[in-house]
Amino acid sequence: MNLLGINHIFTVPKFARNLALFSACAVPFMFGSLAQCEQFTGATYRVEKSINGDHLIGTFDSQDYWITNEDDEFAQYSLTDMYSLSIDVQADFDGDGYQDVLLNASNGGAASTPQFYIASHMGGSYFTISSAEGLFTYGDYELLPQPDGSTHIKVYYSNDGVSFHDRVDGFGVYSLQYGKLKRLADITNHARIPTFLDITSEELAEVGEATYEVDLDGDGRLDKIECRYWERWGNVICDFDLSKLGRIENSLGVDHIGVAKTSTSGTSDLVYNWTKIFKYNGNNFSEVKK
Ligand SMILES: [Ca+2]
Ligand SMILES: [Ca+2]
Repeated sequence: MNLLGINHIFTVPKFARNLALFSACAVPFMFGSLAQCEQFTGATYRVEKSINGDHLIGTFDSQDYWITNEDDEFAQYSLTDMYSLSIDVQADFDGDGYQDVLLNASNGGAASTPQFYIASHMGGSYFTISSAEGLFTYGDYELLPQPDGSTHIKVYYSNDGVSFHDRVDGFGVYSLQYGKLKRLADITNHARIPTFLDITSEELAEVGEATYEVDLDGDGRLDKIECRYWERWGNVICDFDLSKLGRIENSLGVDHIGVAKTSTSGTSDLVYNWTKIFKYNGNNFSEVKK
């Protein structure tokens, strides 16, 4: 049993491996840098650009490995011929001592939804890559460190497209287990900002165009909300013709527009996609970020 060489760390039993890791990490530990130490003992990842698309390369023990996903049933894309791969974070997600990588793939087009993947190192020359349901999304992610040393990944859903009218503002929580991403939670958002009028892409898909009358600018005279269906994305877009404030044109396509029960300086606030609040800013309605 060789506890001294880095090359042998992953071939010895766990208690000895920890000892070896400790000795290999002793110097960086003294300077308070655990991250340096983990990188030093684990695989590292990079994206290599080529004319046929990007390749994910994992390097361990000075050897490069091209990591692909031919057998992953959830993969929307074959990583052998992707146009666009980007590394989000390199970390040991399952806490097994081997460094893994969270990455994002898309086929490069403007309308191409990206998908999250994790490539995990299983020791030596073994790498595996996996995705899961719900990871085909424009949404962002957060890392959720767990008490056992593993890290879960929270990914916000977001999807849109032809005949897609439902809410998509939930999220999934995923853990890496033996090289496979498992969805631990699949959360639908049931919260919505209170409204007294609602317009949805679903109803506009039926009629194509519709005008709604309501007093938005608070002068006691009815204003017009002029809406049309945007088939390319399955969305509704509305312009506003206000008796006091004038015409406000708008190019934001959404699945839901509501007139909120709140107002700002006498003008009603708007709700987009159930939970985004837009307030009149003197020129138009703009989103108030939370
Ligand atoms: Ca790992
Ligand atoms: Ca009015």
